[in-house]
Amino acid sequence: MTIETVTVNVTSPGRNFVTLKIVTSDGVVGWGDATLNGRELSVASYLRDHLASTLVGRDEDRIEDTWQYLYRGAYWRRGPVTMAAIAAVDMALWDIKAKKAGMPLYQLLGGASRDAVRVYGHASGTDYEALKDAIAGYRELGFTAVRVQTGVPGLGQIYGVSASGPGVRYDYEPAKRSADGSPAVAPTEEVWDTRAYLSHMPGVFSRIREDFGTGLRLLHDGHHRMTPIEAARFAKDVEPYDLFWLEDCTPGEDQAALRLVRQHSTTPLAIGEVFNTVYDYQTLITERLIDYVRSAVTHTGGITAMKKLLDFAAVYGIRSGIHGPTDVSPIGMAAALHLDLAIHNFGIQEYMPHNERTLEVFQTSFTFNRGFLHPGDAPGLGVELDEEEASATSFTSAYLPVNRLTDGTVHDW
Ligand code: GCO
Ligand code: MG
Repeated sequence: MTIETVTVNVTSPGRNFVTLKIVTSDGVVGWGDATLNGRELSVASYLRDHLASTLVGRDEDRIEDTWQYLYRGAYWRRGPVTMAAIAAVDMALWDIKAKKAGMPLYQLLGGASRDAVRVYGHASGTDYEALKDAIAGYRELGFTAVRVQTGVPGLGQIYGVSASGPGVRYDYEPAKRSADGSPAVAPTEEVWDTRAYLSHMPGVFSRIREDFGTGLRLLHDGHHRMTPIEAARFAKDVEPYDLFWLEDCTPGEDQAALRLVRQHSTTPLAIGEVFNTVYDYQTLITERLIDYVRSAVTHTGGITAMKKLLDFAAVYGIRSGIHGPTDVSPIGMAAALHLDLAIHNFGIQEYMPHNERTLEVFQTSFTFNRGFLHPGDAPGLGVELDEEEASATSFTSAYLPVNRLTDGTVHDW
């Protein structure tokens, strides 16, 4: 059989998503996620204007060959737009293959290596009391791991902190439309001060350990904001609080920066949500400069590429921590969960539940139970898009914020 139609769906059920639909000549439907936060239309165009026609008529079973055809065949390699487009095709083809086999995808990846996938949730608060409430809420839901982000005295809205106040745990959405909900014409701007952050955060972890004990796994995201020596200091300062990981402590494109952090601290390091190929990790993995691979399946060339990346990491004792924010669609999330369940070197999975509107339109078969997710046993990825419902919403541009230091200098967000 062959690929008959390739369609790109750009809609906004709860937030913007780019979804690829591939249908085979015998009517099997495969879904892929190509959502790239704030740059959605570039990927949609790449798929529609450059890839769709080259896929029609190809054998849908030749997943590796199609991957290589799209990657090597473009001549221009890598980059988030290209790799998100390839990822969507790859996911859709795996979805089709597993549906044809009548199996959940994880069975084709070697079967389950564990009963379910440990996830971490996002706890945040503008101050410590709000953060404490949020952590307690996650514990009630059975979470054994939480990422903690909190406001820094003297700074306003910053990355990772829900502005809606305590108790509201699932509503953090950094990509902003205009205040009245209309399309954003430009990103909002935030103000950042690394000195204030470095002196505030260790005390927060100390209080969390006092209030919640040593059992809870604590994660934290530095969101690319520290210099190598600042990150080294931070990683060392928080060592007594036993972090599960410190994520993105320095900007990811400078792989050598983590050598310095490693020389000073045993705090485990995670990086990679802005990476898009295994080459971004070459130094990090072979020199064992990280402990967790943070790529999203959606942004790193799909299931085919992620499986290879994670197998490569396994050789060096490095584990997975697949990116799972709300800007990855439920299809991308399902792809992550099948990999998580199947690979041996699983670490943890990020889980930011999608809002109700999103989940009405993307019908998922994954289940949450007391801090663990399971991808479900529906054939394929286990997610179907309700196209009619989806088309009732239209793309509304939204951008991630831009960050500036207190003197106005543009800084990493
Ligand atoms: C995370 C990430 C996200 C990103 C977002 C950008 O660790 O989940 O840092 O919150 O900021 O995916 O689009
Ligand atoms: Mg992150």
